[in-house]
Amino acid sequence: MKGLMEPIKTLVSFKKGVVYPDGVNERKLNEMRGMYVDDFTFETLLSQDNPLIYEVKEINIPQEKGHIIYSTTTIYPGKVGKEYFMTKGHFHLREDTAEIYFCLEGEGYLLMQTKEGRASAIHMKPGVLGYIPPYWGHRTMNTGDREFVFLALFPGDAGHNYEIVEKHGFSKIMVEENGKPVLKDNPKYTL
Ligand code: M6P
Ligand code: ZN
Repeated sequence: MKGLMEPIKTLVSFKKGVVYPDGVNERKLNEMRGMYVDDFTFETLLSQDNPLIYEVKEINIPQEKGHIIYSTTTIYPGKVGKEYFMTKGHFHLREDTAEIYFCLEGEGYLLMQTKEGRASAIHMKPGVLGYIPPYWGHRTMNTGDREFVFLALFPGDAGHNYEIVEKHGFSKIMVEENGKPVLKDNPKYTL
């Protein structure tokens, strides 16, 4: 670590996440091409509108070993076809680093998977903390009808690796069937 950093205080609203973020990283539908199973519905939606899918409210913490980076993510309610709005998902560049997701508002799932394609999901609602062990890729989806908000904490030197997800996808998808979220095999998944 370089030098001594001064302690900081962050206000977090349960409903809205970080109150005064240093930065907001928005992901709209057009940045999610190829991620959803139904490409036709994706393109149809995109030709009408480019909705905000989720936003990450960030605090500037050095991206270095020893620090803990934290942010809140808000995923808006909605679906592409039957598939719920979700984050892009990633592995860590430093694969031996873990992460914590703590749900503040709404409802959703934390989907994790290994590089070999083994999947595991945790149902998230306020008060549920999901622990993502080292080596597991992670993606979240909003299965409720209002905003799904969670706090994330991870090591400063973890980094983001989106390549694996962009190339292979996740082995499972979360779709609505008879009004309920169901985890299914992703027909697009390639190992
Ligand atoms: C959480 C953390 C962030 C991540 C964000 C959105 O807040 O895991 O590191 O950036 O979710 O997920 P993604 O980067 O996969 O779009
Ligand atoms: Zn992560």
